[in-house]
Amino acid sequence: VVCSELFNCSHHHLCHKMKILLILSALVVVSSALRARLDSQEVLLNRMSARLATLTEQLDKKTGACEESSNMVEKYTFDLDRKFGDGCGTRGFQCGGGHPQCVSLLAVCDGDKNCGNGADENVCDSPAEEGSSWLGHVVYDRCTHRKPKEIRMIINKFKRNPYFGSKAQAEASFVLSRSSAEEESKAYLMSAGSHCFGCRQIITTPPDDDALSLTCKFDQGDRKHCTGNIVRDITGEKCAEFFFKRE
Ligand SMILES: [Ca+2]
Repeated sequence: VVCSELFNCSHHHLCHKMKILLILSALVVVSSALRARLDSQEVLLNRMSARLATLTEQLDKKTGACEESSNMVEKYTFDLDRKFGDGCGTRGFQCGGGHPQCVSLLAVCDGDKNCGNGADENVCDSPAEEGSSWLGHVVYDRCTHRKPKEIRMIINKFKRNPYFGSKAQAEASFVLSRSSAEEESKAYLMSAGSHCFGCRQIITTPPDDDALSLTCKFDQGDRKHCTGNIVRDITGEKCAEFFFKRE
């Protein structure tokens, strides 16, 4: 009835044909709509995979660059050590003398002469004696939150280990002050640490909750000075320096 009304056809057979035509055209419309939709989805998918490919490529480049720069850091560290260091890296001790030789830091002060010239057993007397007091002045400071101008380091304990000669146990207290006049701006901190004979330095553990530790290296060729580095405990990056003089 609806069909007869729509197409104004009275003949039953004609109406049936019209019905089929109508259904077919409707199907064509639906399928082309579906096709169009699928096409647009495909375009979107293609676009997304292209984007993913670009991102992966960028990521690969960045990872590559990262590896490359870490290789370069290693190379520069090696070059620097060769030009300005003692050629033994961070884990070695340079025996010195006419025939340069590297021995492990662990072999320093262990009681056996490992260097041909015996130098590894001649550096076993630390200037950081128990009770000694050291005053450090800021050289630069990029990381401490207290921003002290002075750090006083007092060695409270210095104890040698009879079984492990290359390191001694050291305990230090620090007095941090922004200026020597302002008594109230002082901070007092305590730290445990060690003295590494082969590296000629005191290494303390972070006394505060900022994961910064202080090392003081006796690199001035005397027993009266040490170069104090504030180091980020996790990365080992130096971020402040204080120059210490024995009081
Ligand atoms: Ca030795």
